[in-house]
Amino acid sequence: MKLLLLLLLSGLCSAQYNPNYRSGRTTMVHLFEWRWADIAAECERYLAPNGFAGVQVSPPNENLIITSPNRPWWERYQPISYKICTRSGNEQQFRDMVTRCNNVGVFIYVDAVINHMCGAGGGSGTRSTCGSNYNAGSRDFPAVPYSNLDFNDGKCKTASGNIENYGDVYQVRDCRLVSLLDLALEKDYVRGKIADYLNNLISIGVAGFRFDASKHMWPGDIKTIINRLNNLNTQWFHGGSRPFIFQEVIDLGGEAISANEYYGNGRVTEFKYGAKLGNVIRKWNGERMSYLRNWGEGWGLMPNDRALVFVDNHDNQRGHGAGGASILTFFDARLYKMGVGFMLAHPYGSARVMSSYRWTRNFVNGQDVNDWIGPPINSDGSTKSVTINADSTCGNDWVCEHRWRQIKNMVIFRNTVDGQGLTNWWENGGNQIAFGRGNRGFIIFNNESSNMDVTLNTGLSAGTYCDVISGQKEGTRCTGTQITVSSSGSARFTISSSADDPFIAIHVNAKL
Ligand code: QV4
Ligand code: CA
Repeated sequence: MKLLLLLLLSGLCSAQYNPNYRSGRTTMVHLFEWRWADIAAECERYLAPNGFAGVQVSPPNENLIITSPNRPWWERYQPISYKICTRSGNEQQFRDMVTRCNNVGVFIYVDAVINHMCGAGGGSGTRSTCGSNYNAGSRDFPAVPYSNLDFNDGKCKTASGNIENYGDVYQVRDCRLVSLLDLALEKDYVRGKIADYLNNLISIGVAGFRFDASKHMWPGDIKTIINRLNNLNTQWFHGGSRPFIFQEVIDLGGEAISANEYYGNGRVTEFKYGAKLGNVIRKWNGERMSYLRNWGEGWGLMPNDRALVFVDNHDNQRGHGAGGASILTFFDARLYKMGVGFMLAHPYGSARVMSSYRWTRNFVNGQDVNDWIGPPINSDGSTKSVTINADSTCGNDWVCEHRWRQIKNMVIFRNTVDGQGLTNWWENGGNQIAFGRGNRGFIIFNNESSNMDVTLNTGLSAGTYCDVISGQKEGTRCTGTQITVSSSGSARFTISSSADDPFIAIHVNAKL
């Protein structure tokens, strides 16, 4: 009885840190700007069969329509109401997606924009994705409803009403982020409206939330909102399951607000991860892969059980929020695959894979002036659907990094080695490294300009394994390089510095 109580309590305490994934699955993918109908199809035809655990979806609530520039992706971060009604689809389509994805064990995580409504200069009228009336000037959002009493205008002390100094925690939390109307989250009424919105999503079947702009909300306010959330829908989740929470806090160090203030509420986005890993893979600042030996907390990253990790996100892949030059993206495909491969092989953190659309970059004075470009659209402004080519890549300018063989196979690798520690670390002192995950999998990188030929202890049982980077196991054959592990567990690896992908990964589910 005592033990049961203890288990129950520890379960409750750790609950919001747990993504609620189906067992054997480990990784979510952000299907940035995808339509609900396309996500539903992707869950059934691709994500479930390939072991993806979940999908982060773009904000589902009604937003301001912005036509100058023409329908930027970031209009979705300017809420008008909590009606489920955007370019991704309406409420019925959202419900259909959640049901179909949940039914195949791929869970949905909603990007919740709850710190603010639209920009102060958003005007008035019905130029919103569901046609709801609003007046940004008078702070009137009747479709929620919010009025001028529900914003922080009185509390913010800067002359402009906007955040002017990130060194002042009061400004960062009580003033407007780039003029976005800042909600008074200490008000019970406002908390109630937000909780109602999130509980509606929970009742539809979502499994958790990304809290957008969490740095701009007081951790205590977030906590009270989390406490008002219902347990997950028991049609798909065990009774008592709590929504998974991950808070967007950009903490690269040196700011007044740090990520650790948010650990009590849930996980936190670890932005140092992609910034530092990008430097290592690019070999900038004297970094080398050998230094990854103590990657994770040893590098000053947040505790493993608090970290939500990613190589790039929808902001920093285009120079927004913490977008430094070191961030690896699909534009640097060869390095990117190594970065994502490393992330998925390494045990640290809860991993998220990015899935993007293509746009043409145009750098003016080092700034991409096309950083606003929204998803591929039809002439009426509606989002184009994701078409699938014969070779399983995506059409209509959707990049679909999650369908790249190397990335998809590393998601399967992560699932296969789940629960195993990091073992058999090897390095050459430079940019050649290798490590295993117990007796389940092994990965080796050659990020040098010279060829590699080494024999290493893998920890795997004897046999022939199929490299899941250069190819994969299909039925009984291997379409890529074969690796022979001896009875002592050692294997010879040769990787040319000019290989398409200079890394090899093998695991027990790709044994021939
Ligand atoms: C501009 C000026 C303001 C000015 C205002 C006057 O910059 O100084 O006061 O006009 O009208 C868009 C425009 C931005 C504009 C603003 C208001 O880009 O130039 O202000 O709208 O009209 C996304 C984009 C933003 C975009 C915003 C709202 O990145 O460019 O702003 O959506 O449409 C910090 C935060 C972090 C944040 C990151 C980007 O700590 O929380 O910046 N990241 C999240 C999301 C991000 C989103 C928001 C937060 C806001 O991941 O995508 O911003 O919801 O680091
Ligand atoms: Ca705020």
